[in-house]
Parts: sequence; structure tokens; C-alpha cells
Amino acid sequence: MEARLTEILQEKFQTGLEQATNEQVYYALLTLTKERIKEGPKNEGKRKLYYISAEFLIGKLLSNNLINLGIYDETAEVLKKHGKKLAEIEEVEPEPSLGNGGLGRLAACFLDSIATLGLPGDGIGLNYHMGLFKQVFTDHKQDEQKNPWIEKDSWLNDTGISFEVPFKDFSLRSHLYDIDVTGYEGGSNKLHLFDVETVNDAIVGNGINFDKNDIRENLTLFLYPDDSDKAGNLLRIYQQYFMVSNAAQYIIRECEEKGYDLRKLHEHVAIQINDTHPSMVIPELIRLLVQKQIDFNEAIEIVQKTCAYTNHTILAEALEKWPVDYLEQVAPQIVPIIRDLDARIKGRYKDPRVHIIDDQNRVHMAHMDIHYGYSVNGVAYLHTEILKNEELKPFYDIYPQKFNNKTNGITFRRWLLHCNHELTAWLDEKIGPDYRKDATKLEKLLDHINDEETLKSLLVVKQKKKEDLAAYLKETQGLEINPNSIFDIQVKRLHEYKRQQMNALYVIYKYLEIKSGKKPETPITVIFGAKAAPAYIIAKDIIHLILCLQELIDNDPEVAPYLKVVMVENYNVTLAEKLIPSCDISEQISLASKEASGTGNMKFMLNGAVTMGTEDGANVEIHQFVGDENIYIFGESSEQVIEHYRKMDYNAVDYYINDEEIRRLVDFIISPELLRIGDKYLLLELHAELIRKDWFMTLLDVKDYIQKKEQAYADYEDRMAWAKKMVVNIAKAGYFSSDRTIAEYNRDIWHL
Ligand code: OAK
Repeated sequence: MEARLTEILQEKFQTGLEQATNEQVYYALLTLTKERIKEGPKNEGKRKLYYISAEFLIGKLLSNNLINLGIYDETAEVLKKHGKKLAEIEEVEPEPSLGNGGLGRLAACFLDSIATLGLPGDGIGLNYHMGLFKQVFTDHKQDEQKNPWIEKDSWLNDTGISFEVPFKDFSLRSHLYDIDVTGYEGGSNKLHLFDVETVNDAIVGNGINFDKNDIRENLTLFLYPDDSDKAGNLLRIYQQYFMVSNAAQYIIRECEEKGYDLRKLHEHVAIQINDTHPSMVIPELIRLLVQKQIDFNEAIEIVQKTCAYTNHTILAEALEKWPVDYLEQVAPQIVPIIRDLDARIKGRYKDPRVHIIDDQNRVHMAHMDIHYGYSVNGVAYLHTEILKNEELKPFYDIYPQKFNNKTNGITFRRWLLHCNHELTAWLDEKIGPDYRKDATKLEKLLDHINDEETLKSLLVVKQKKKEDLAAYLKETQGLEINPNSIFDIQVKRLHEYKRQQMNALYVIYKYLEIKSGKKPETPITVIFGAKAAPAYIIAKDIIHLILCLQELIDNDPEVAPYLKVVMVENYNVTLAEKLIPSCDISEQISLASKEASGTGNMKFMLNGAVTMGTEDGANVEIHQFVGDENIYIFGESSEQVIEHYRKMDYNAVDYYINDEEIRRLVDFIISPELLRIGDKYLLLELHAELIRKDWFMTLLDVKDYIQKKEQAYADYEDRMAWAKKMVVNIAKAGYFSSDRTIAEYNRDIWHL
């Protein structure tokens, strides 16, 4: 590869490896990698998967592609020989921010595993020019800024493919860009990202404001900055219809090119609908098949045998219900089809809970997916049980055979091999490299659990990653953290159900303890990273509280040596790759029943962090795998929580009034100390919210949480015992490889 790299540098920049800048080396490596992928094998087969998703949070691609192509070590060597560092070159690459959080990152992990397992399967989505906003902090508050990521030279390949998408008042011509998806030592697939030529980046003003009315100019500008909350709007429907019409046209075109009979579409195509954002693919595909002279009833049957739906949340506000007249305004051609699909259901079932169009003339997108798809899956055992027995029970009663669970997973290429070279090398030495292809082989580590050298060397690896993070945060964000402290980390989107506010209450507790003279043996660093949806007021108030606490503690010489709070700015995939390997305690503290799965929990576990968590989402399965000794579980169970909702018997104010300790922590939010730093209105608003509403029951679990955290910090002092917990967590992480998840999707749903 050295010869070709030198050649490209000459051709492109008329320079040699030694003299080239990091930027030039990056662009040369980009070219070289793309060439290698093009020459390599492609995954093919009789039935192909199309994973349609509004989000693909792929992260930077250079290192992952080098790893998957098997040339990472060689590249690093060559660069080193010429005085360059691959790690510094990685910094040049912009991160595509094509996702909000869990759902988008999962889609990216899945693409990696699909390619790795040699399955033919492409992603289909949109080429947002700015993706998700960039977060900056000013006056202890979140500000949103635009975040353009597309450069002249990038991973996007212009395919020249284009389709006409008909809207009510005009039509738009699409333009398809592809990104190659490499498998680990395997063949490649593609991620297809549709765009429109007429999009105009210049209409974005200050922050992320733009004219919402000119669809031609704004359609693919931004990713809708919501994460499972708040209703959408017309632009969102335009985006969704544009995405699925292109997807359906692309799929039909591929089948026709291969000479397939469209009446047998389902024998050649599986479509996975990633939550409800792509649900309109069902009526759109029916429409297009009818245009191809297929009978309407037959078209419905074909589509039903082709489409499968994944649910990623039970939060009611995230279940999309589009008013029929909104759909009429955007894509009236699919409305009669949806009405017909609904009429068939209404003819068969009297129960209005399973109808597609409700009495307020809203289309329940998930209902359409369930009736007119062949599979419905949740993303963790508990989540699927809640879907079957609570949220979607009326559907489960009709179609028990359609429901199945697929517990989420993460790709170990990115979340171990790429982000933690030290731990990878340590594993290679302890158990050999087999775990790279078969993650369950990590269990072999348990043979070494009583070996002192093994435990000590693992602690050395963790220490190195903490030092790396400290150096990185110092350099990139000017934050100083003590690598000899406990790293207690909560990184994920900001949402009340995820309960960052409960973690903040713990910080207040610890602050007051230290003030009263009770100092922790080892200093503690509590790290947060989270973006809040721009319109989500309370989420922004929680960020404000955390940033105020950060400043208060930094400036208190009595407390600062023992406790530090930092909120990293603009949390994204790149930061996650630095934070996760350094973590000691992983915060997974959602209100039980509310987190569908979580995938950060798996990434932390794999990197040797111990989980502090509720019995929610995939935490339940992590708990079963590692056992009581190697996880800190607290809080009320999902059954208890669901019961509170049913009886409506949770009143935060009772906890506030009756419990002096809780009152002391909550009132600190509006203490003179914090009011001196923060915005009085915002802090009062948050204080009132916690007492009056507290929809996600912070005060219910906060005391148990504090107690469990104290226990964890105390246990941390016995370093060897702690290292054993780390070993068990790593050893048991194999189940959470997305290779296992994808093998299950293929076995039970896709049959590729
Ligand atoms: C986003 C928008 C609408 C509906 C769901 C989401 C979403 O991101 N859900 C998350 O999906 C992840 C992947 O399945 C899960 O791990 C998270 O628990 C879930 O919140």
C-alpha cells in the first residue's frame, strides 16, 4: 500500500509522504481506501435486504475501513516510518452527523455486521447536508449551530442515479450518493443516501434557522433534531416521503435490472422499516407495483411479504400519527391507498385501537406497519415483552406469530478494535484473536480471573485510556480532569426518562457531603455528554443545571480536589470512542420500562466499565449475564413503574414534602450558590418541574440510587476485586455483538 499511497500523494498534491500535511495524507488515504473497496468482493445473493432508516449515525469511516480491509496495522506502520501518526490523521476527517442517537447508531452497527456476515444488504436514507446540529455552550446553556460535514472529497460516491418524486404541487428529482460499507475481512455493501440538487445551504442563517417553506431548497438540509419526543411537521413528512419513494423506486429498478418478476418481489427483497419514519414505503410500494400493472390486492400481498418493522420506543409521544390532511398536502397519491388499507382493517376488527386511521383522522404509522408487514420486533427482551403485553397488546392478540425479539448489539470493530487498541492487544495476548470473529470466545477470559498479573495489567490498560481521555479533553475542549479519579460517565441524548437530572442530584448530594467534611477516598469525576432537542425546554434546563454545578464545584477549593463535574461539548460518535474506553462506572439509569434497549450500556461493558443501572432495556440481560456481584442494580422494577402509571399514584411532591433528604437536594437547585451562577428563571422552572410533575419519577429512585453509588465507590477501593468485575463484564459482552443480532434477524426475519 505504501507505493500506491506515495503515487496518490504525487498525483493529487505533488508531494511525498514526509512533506505531506496530515490533511493531504488523509485525502490520499481516502482515495486509496475507496480503490481497495472497489476492487474487493461484493456481497450477493438471491434475496437482498434494504434497511430503510431516517438515520445512519456512521461516525468517521477511515480507521474502520482500514481495519475491515485488514490494512490498519500496515498503514499505521508506513505512516510511522515517515513521521506521521494515524491517530492525528483521523482527526482530519469530519464526522457525518446523520443521526440523533440510539436508533441511528444501531443502524450503522447493523450495516457493519451485515457486511461482515457476508449478507447482501444495503442501507437507504437521506443525505442531510448539516445532519444534527453542533452543540456549543454559552452562559451555561446549549446553543445550536450548523454542522456542515460534506466536503468536495468525501466517502460519498456520486452514482448518477436519479428518480422523479411526485409531491402535490411539484415534483423533485433526486440524486443518489453511495457510501461503501465494508465488512470485517469480508465483502462490501452500500449505504444509499438520496439528496436533491436544488438544496441550498446558503439559506441557513444564524444557528440552525432557515425558511421552512421552500421544500426544493431545504428538503435535505437538516436531520430532524428530535429523539423520540415531540411531534413532527410537514417538512418531516416531505423528507419521509422523499426517502421512501426513492427507496421503492430504487428497489424496483434493481429487481428489473436483475430480470426478476415483480410479482415475486418478496423472494428477492426484504425491507426492514427502522421505526416508523419509513412507514410510507408500504403505500408507496403498493402504488408503484400497481403502476407496473400488478393487481391491487396482489400488490398488497407482495408488500406484506416484503416488509418488516422494528419498534424502538414505547414513549407515546414518539409514535408517529400523521393527520390525513397533512399527507394530502404532501403526497395525496398515497392517501387513497392508506384509506383502503384502513378500510380492510375496519371491516375485520371492531376494536378502534387497531385501526390505522383514528376518529381524529390521524394515520397511526406503526399500525400500518404491523398489519401490512410480516414481522414486528422489539429491541431487547423486556421491551418486546412490554410491546406484547402492554403497548401493542391488541395487535399481539391478533398476530402472535409476527412478534419477535431481537436484542440489540454493537459492532466490536468500532467499539473495541478501533476505539481501544490497548484492550484489544491485551485480549489478543490473554485469549488469542478468535474473539474477533466469534465474540462469545471472550468468555475464555474467565479462565484467568484469579490471575493477579491479568488483573493488574487490565488496570494498567484502563489507566492508560483515562490518561488518553484527559489529554484529549484538555487539548480539544480545555477541560482538565484527574486521571487518578474514578470516571463515572453518563453519555446519551438528553431526555427526562434517561434521568440525567437524578445523576445531577447525586452530584449535589456528594458536594454537600464533602462540604460537611466527608471526603471520598478516591476523587470522583462525573462526566456528562448530551444534546437536547432544541425545543425541549426541560432537557435544556437540565443541561443548564449540570453546567452550573460544574462551575460551582470548579471554583470551590474545598470540594474541587475530590469532586469534578464536566459536561463535554458536542457529544458525538467521535467523543464516544474516546470516553467509553476510559470509563469505570457506566450510568444506565432510565426509569424502568422506558429505555427500549440502550446500546451505550453494551459499549461500556465491553470496555470494562461496571454498570450502575435500573432493570430496564438491555440492562436486564446484562444483569443476567454478569450476575449480582458485577453490576449495581437499583430502583423500582418495570412492573412497579407501569403500575404507578396505571394507578396514577406517583406524586413527586409527596416525596419532596415527606423526605427531608430529598428536599435538601432538590432545593439546592435554587440555592443562592447556584442562583449566583445560573439563570434564575431556568433553575426555578426545573425545580418546579421536579416537584410538580417529574413525569419520569426521579424522586422515586433517587435515594436507592445514591446508596448504590456509594456502595460502588466503596467497592472501587479494592482494586483487585474491582478488576475482577471488569473481567466478568468484558467476558460476558460477547452476546451483545451486533453480529449475533444480525444473525438472528437473518435467521428469523430476512432469510437472505
Ligand atoms: C428515535 C426516534 C423515534 C423512535 C425511537 C428513537 C430511538 O432512538 N430509540 C432508541 O433506539 C435504540 C436502538 O434500538 C435503543 O437502544 C434506545 O433504547 C431507544 O431509545
